[in-house]
Parts: sequence; C-alpha cells; structure tokens
Amino acid sequence: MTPSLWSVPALFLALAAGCSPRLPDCAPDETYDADGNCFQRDNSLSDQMQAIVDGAPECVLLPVGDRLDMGSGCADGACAEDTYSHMVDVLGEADCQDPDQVENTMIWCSWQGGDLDAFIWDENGDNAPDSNEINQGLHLSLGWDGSDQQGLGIAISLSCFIDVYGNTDSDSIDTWDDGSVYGVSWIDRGIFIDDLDGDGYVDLLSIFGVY
Ligand SMILES: [Ca+2]
Ligand SMILES: [Ca+2]
Repeated sequence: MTPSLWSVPALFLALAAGCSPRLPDCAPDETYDADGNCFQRDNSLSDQMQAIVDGAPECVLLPVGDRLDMGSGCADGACAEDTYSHMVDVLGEADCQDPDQVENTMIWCSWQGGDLDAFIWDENGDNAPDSNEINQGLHLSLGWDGSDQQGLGIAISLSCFIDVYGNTDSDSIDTWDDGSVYGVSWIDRGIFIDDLDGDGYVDLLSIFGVY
C-alpha cells in the first residue's frame, strides 16, 4: 500500500469543496484571472518555488508522447470524471477495494497493476464502484510510463513541472513537519504532483482536468 492512499482523499476533499465550473484550456505560459479568462502569467518564480527547483534534480523530460493530456485530465484514453463503466470499457477490468477512509462511500480502483488509479463513488453501499458514477480524478504512480506533448510524466524532476507551469501559491505547496516539500499543485489546472520519498522526482501525479 502506497502513501498515495492516504494523501489522495485529503486532496480530493479539498478539491471537491472548491469545485468550480470548467474553464477554458489556457496555454502553458498562461493562467486564469478572477473571471476565468486566460492571461500571460509572471514567469518569475517565488522564493519558495525557486528553492524547490534548486533542491530538485535537473529536469530531463520524457520523450514526447500522447498517452497523457494534462489539460483534459486524460491518461491512456480515460479521463477525469469519466463514469466507471466507461473506464472499464477503455482500460479493462479494474481491481477495486474499499480503503475504508471516507465513510465507505468511495472505492479505490486500480488499473495497469496499480499504476493508474481512481476513486469511484459507491452510493448504493455494496462496497463496489457504481457503474454510473464518475471518477474523482486519475492518479498515476511510478510504473506508469506515458508522457504528454511536453514530455511530462512520472519519475521526472519536480523542476520539470515548475518549468512548464510556473508559480503556484504557497497554499499549494505541501510540506512535512521539517519543512521539506512533498507536494506541489496547480489547482486551476487540476494538476497535483507528489514526491513522497523526497528524492526530487515525481512519484505520484494526480490529474483532475482543468477547473
Ligand atoms: Ca456500489
Ligand atoms: Ca520521488
């Protein structure tokens, strides 16, 4: 069992609370203003973000690929907020288990040997995902070896994501008690990266699609 099983519910609940209508897909060097429009962002990094870059390995991107689409929240043809039945159609049968963490209402389902995972609601309480319920984002972990059009994916330096997506606010940087960083998120893009073992390489990528 990976630490992602306990970190993800907290992320999800935070996201669910702040869920907003989907926004247009901005270019990588743009972000959203208060009205949901794209605008060119300031490319200078905050001191905190610069420190993360400085402490992380040099960025070596993956070969460009088409298995990952961060903006749409899709991996291997399955997308954030797809129904469970659609995910099974696309990815095949899942290995599902109730992590018994959120009052038995969400089931953790895994595909590809656990490299691609998602929570699905279990509203009818039979401890199995409901076929008509949607996933609550996709979670890609070490072993998932796809990439996107920019060469982003798993097991690359945190600095690669910061190179592409730039600053995020300080509330979107997760730290351990000793101040070391284990997670960075760009909530308006629905992108969360975690480096739970602290080696500077991403070991969990969660995608929720553009918010
Ligand atoms: Ca069910
Ligand atoms: Ca790592």
